[in-house]
Amino acid sequence: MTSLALALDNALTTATELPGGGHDIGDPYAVQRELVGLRLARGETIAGVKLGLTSKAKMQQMGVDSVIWGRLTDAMRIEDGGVLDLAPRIHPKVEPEVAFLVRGGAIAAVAPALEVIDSRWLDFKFTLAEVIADNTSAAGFVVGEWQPVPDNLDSLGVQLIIDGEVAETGSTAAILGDPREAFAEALRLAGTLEDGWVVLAGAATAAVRVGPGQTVRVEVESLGSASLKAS
Ligand code: OOG
Repeated sequence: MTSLALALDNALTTATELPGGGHDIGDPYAVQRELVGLRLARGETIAGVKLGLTSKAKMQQMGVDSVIWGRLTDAMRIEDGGVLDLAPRIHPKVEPEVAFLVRGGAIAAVAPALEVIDSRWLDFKFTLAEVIADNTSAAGFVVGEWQPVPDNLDSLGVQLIIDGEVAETGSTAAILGDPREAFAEALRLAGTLEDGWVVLAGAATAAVRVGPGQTVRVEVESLGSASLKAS
């Protein structure tokens, strides 16, 4: 077990930040595996995978041209309309996404989704290796109603709505040109996707900070909505 995996797990469980920007990390995905392994040792189970930096804007922001991936656990799942407990969080942000349901290693259904990201790195300042080691900031997710994949999944309008006001507007086109490409990347990167897993395709807009009492909703054209309440 690397000391970095232990330090990140401690940051996670105590909701404290670690200064980032200067860690020399040999194999960031190996650290991520150890970090998530500590969660599994506490009884959590893998619920799926998430892609990050799938939008051009996010890639440019990070100065990279490749996507990253992380692991979702059952403890991260918030039911649609459910509560995001802010007490164990550091500086959570929400992103509007779409989620895929896996069956037979392929896409079985799609749903509107919210991802909660909460970097364990101070002020969300990290290198690419650091954010990979930190399980790509994964902290929570909400999935709306599953439905068949529409042909125009690559061009659906997406809105992030906070307390009834539109905070961010985008399109599923922002997700690698087509969220189905994100699923293909997830399969390639994770190697295997199990039946019943959720694949979060990555943000369609910038992430927005969420605070106590706020209701957050994602609306995806033709797919519907999903929401959470922060408390
Ligand atoms: C990294 C995770 C970004 C996405 O959808 O691009 C991400 C971060 O910005 O903290 O999940």
